[in-house]
Amino acid sequence: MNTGNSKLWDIFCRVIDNYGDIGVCWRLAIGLAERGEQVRLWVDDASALGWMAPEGAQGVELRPWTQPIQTDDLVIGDVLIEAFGCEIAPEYIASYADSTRARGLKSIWINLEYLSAEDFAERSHGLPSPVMSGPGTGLTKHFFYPGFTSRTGGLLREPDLAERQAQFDRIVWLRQLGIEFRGERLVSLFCYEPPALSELLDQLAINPHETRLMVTAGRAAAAVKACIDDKNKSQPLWNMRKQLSFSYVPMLSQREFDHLLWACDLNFVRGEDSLVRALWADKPFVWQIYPQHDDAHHDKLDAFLNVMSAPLSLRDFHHVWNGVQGFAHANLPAMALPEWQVTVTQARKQQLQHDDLVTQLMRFVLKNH
Ligand code: TRH
Repeated sequence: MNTGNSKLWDIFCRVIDNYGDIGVCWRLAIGLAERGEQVRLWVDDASALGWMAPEGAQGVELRPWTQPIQTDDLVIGDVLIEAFGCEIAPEYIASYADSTRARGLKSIWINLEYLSAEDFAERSHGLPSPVMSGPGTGLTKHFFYPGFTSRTGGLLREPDLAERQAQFDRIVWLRQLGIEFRGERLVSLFCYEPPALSELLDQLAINPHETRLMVTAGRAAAAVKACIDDKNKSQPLWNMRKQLSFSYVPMLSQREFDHLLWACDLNFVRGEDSLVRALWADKPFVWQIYPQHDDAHHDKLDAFLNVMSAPLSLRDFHHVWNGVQGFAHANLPAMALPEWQVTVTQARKQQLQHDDLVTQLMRFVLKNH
């Protein structure tokens, strides 16, 4: 229990695959800590934090989510965050229930959901859900939906973001990566295995403007290398004029990942967290959505394009990039960067009018305490 004005937050995160779950939980943890809260982040696999946040953060304590959790001498937190339905360990819930009852407090158990622009986010945001079974019986969970409208929980955004952006110098930053900028167009690539990757490379290779593709480490780099190998075999002259060059970027910390997006003229991003970062970067971007089995992500993609008021050129490009039904065999349309720039600048401006997620979450907790 925490006796000061600040609260002790226990955030639980299970890493399924990729980096979005831990990426969002880490941003949330440091956002709370920067506002004076005490945070424990319980995670079953913290390995990605080694490169994502190598220096850790003051006020955030990383705890391994062991099975079972040793609760004997554990000071129980005031607020419980269950990230993305990760099912908090029953032994912890039992201790939390005992602790809140002993203190005569209401429980503050929040289920943090995935970001979506779909209507259900507004409908479900803030709803209570009484716990009917298990050690938490009698407690109430609340759903907290991030989102793009004032009736959702908002987006993660640090208070000093604009200041950091204003001080950023892309030439200096590129030099630190060993890149001497020559005025070429810079495009970042963070993706899974997009069906139209080969077409994108072709498009960039024949563009009159020289392009440097800044390829992120992991799946994107593997996909690009495989694609180049194939092309070199089947169409050896595809990049004959060397209009397209490649820089393979190492794993970056989250702060440095922002710098990559700020440095580029066009960003390809994936999942939810880098999507939000691309929006804040205020550069044209293309999103590869995390695929779901039943193609439910196609509706989610369209809902986001609606929020962006995306012009047809951006919609079509997204549909082909994501292999949406009906577009899977279509050619990758031309990129309309000036038009996409206007779109993202307007959407960003609109989103800046909403309170950020951490501010809203803290307000929600105070109200429901
Ligand atoms: O890695 P992702 O594809 O995450 C996905 C989605 O979030 C998906 O919804 C979820 O269900 C699945 O994970 C389990 O993309 P996302 O969400 O953009 O997260 C990537 C994180 O990695 C983000 O915080 C930025 C960070 N990152 C770095 O910090 N440095 C890097 O070099 C790179 C490439 C990424």
